[in-house]
Amino acid sequence: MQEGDEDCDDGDDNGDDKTCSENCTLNCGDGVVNGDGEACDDGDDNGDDKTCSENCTLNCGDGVVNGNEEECDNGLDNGQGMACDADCKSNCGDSNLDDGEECDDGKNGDDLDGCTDACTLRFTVFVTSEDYRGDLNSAQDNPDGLSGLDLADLRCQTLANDAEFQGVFQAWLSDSTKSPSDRFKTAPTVENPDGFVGSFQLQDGALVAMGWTGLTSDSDLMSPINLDQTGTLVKMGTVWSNTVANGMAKVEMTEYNCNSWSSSSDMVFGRPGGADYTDSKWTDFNAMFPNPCSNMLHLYCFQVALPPAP
Ligand SMILES: [Ca+2]
Ligand SMILES: [Ca+2]
Ligand SMILES: [Ca+2]
Ligand SMILES: [Ca+2]
Repeated sequence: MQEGDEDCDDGDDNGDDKTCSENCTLNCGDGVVNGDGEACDDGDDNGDDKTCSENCTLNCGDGVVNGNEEECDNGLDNGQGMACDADCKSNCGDSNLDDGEECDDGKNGDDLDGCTDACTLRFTVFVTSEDYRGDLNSAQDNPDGLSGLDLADLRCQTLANDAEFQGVFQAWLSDSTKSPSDRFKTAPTVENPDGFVGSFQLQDGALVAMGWTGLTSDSDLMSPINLDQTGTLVKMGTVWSNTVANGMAKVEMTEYNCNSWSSSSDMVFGRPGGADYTDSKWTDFNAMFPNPCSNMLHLYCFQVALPPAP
C-alpha cells in the first residue's frame, strides 16, 4: 500500500518493468522507457502536445493530431502510400501520389501549374483575349497549317503559354464529330468514371465549377468564364461553342459549326455562348439565329492536363 512520500506501491508487483518501481516511484516520467505499457518516456517532456504523452504512450498513431511534430494522424491508417505516414507527417509533398491526394508535385510553390501545394488539382479556365472568325483566323499565326478543332486548341495553348500557365489547354468547341466530352482528358472515361474531380478556376482564382461533374451538371457555373488569360474582364464576350452544357455537341437539323470551324463566310453559321452567363447560356446561347462565321468571336480555353513530367 502507498504510504508517506511514496508515489505508488504495488507491493510484490513493484519493479523496474512495472508501473511502480522498487523505490515506490512511478516509472512513467522518469525519462527511461521501462515499466508496464511504456512506449516512450521523455521525462518532463511528456505531454499531449509532445511526442510522448503523460501516460508514456506515443501520441503519433492515436488518431488525433497532437504533438508539436504531428502534421496528421490517421491512427491505424498511417503508413506508406496513405495520406499520413508512420511518423505522422503528411505524404503531400513527397512527389508520390498517395491515398487522398489528387496530385503531388513535391509542393513546388506554384498553384497555377495545376497541382496545388495542398495536393489538389486546380485547372485554369479562361476566355481568350483574342477573337477569331469561324475559321479561327487560319491564315494567321498558323505555321503548321492546322484547321478546325486542332487550330482552336493551338489558339488556347498559345495564349496559355503567353500567360505562363503550365499544362495542356484545349478549346471548349464542338464540330460534327467531336466535342469536349470526348476530346478533353477531364471528361469521364472507363478507367476514371467521374472524370476530373479538382476545381476549375479563373485566372484570379474564382471557382467556376468543381470537377467535370460540376461543370456539366444542370447547376449554374459558380462564376462566369469572363476573364481572359491575363485576368482582364472580357465584357459582353461572345464565344464560338456549338456545345451544350453537358459538354456534347449541339444537335440540330442543320449543324452550325462554320463547316467544322473552317469557314469565315457570312453565309455560313456557328453557335455561340455568352461569357457573361452562368446558366446554360454560357455555352449555348440558344438564340433563334446562329452567328455568321465572318463575325469575330472569342474561345473558351480549359486546362485539361498537368504539365508533362520534367
Ligand atoms: Ca519510465
Ligand atoms: Ca496523435
Ligand atoms: Ca504524396
Ligand atoms: Ca504546383
